[in-house]
Amino acid sequence: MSRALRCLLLGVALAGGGVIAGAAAESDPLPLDEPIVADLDGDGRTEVVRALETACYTEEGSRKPPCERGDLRSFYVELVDTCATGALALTLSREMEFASLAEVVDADNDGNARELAFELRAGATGRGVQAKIVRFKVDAGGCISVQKTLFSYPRPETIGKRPKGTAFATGYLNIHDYDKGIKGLELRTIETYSRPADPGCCPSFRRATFWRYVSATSSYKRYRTKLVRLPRPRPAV
Ligand SMILES: [Ca+2]
Ligand SMILES: [Ca+2]
Ligand SMILES: [Ca+2]
Repeated sequence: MSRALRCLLLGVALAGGGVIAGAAAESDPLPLDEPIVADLDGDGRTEVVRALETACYTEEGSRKPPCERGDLRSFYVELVDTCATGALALTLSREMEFASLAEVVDADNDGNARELAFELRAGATGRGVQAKIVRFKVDAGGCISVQKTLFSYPRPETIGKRPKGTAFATGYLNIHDYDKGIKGLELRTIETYSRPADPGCCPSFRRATFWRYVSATSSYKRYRTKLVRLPRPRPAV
């Protein structure tokens, strides 16, 4: 079951145009399979971003971590800093099951790639989603702390207007230089909306939205969005 689910989740990530496109082989590493080591607060010392595993799920059932490569697992995203007062661990996410994006980027366009972007998924079909872009600072005690969450998804202010009679189904976040005419990286969110009668495979609408960083407010502003109606699946014969 774990293999099938991992493949399914890979498919979900690919459907969202995730950064692992082209890396669909089961043996390929996924985001947060290995910790990320980077200086996120700019103090000259590195911190570690890792998946803090809470349970592993195999064909025989669940067991305690550490999980083996290929196991389905549940985890939090944790940031560990070995600072002056000892090791500090910050929890940056909810408990989720799969990372489809985790990278250190220059999200605030200041010339330093020190922001953490991640997208996590959960649920049997990978529809549960939590994505963030986080900027850090050094606190008074010399340890890392969150300076600001620059983008959080899905939130009322980051999901698009739902077509009448539909509910938000799921969404995906990517960060990339989508628009060469805008300095730095942009965000793209893709989300789908379902009517109550839609089969699980096939939502009725899809929206793509692009976001640019605005330094004056240290936040992202929506600059383009497009909603399309998706074709109905053909009934089986
Ligand atoms: Ca540091
Ligand atoms: Ca930066
Ligand atoms: Ca750009």
